[in-house]
Amino acid sequence: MAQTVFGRIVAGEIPADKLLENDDLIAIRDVNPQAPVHVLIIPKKPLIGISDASVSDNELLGKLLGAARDLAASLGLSTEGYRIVINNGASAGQSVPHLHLHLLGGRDFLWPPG
Ligand code: DGP
Repeated sequence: MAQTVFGRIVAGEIPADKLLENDDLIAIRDVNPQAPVHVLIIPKKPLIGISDASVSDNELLGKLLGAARDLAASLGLSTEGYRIVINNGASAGQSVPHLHLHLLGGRDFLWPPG
């Protein structure tokens, strides 16, 4: 698979404002934030999207969600609330074909989403 911008960030080839890194994932600030807090949680494994994850990736998916929860708490979002988003595919607005969770907080959000 061709290297995406997130693959290059994971590899250290492109700088990013990194909040967390472990064996499985990184969390970085989004370069184009849509809320006062906008963090991307990115698996090091280059899955294209959640549709491409299999049962064997379920533990990894849990770690991504757990990281989002822990980051929300450490960034002070737990009381007011926050949103976790996965865009999957073109119709959902996915622009980078490497699975990532958006953690958004620090403002009120509308529902249904646009
Ligand atoms: P999505 O539309 O769900 O694929 O979201 C991709 C997000 O990635 C979008 O909010 C902008 C962000 N992004 C794209 N390129 C970079 C980059 O080079 N660095 C960082 N930190 N974020 C990026």
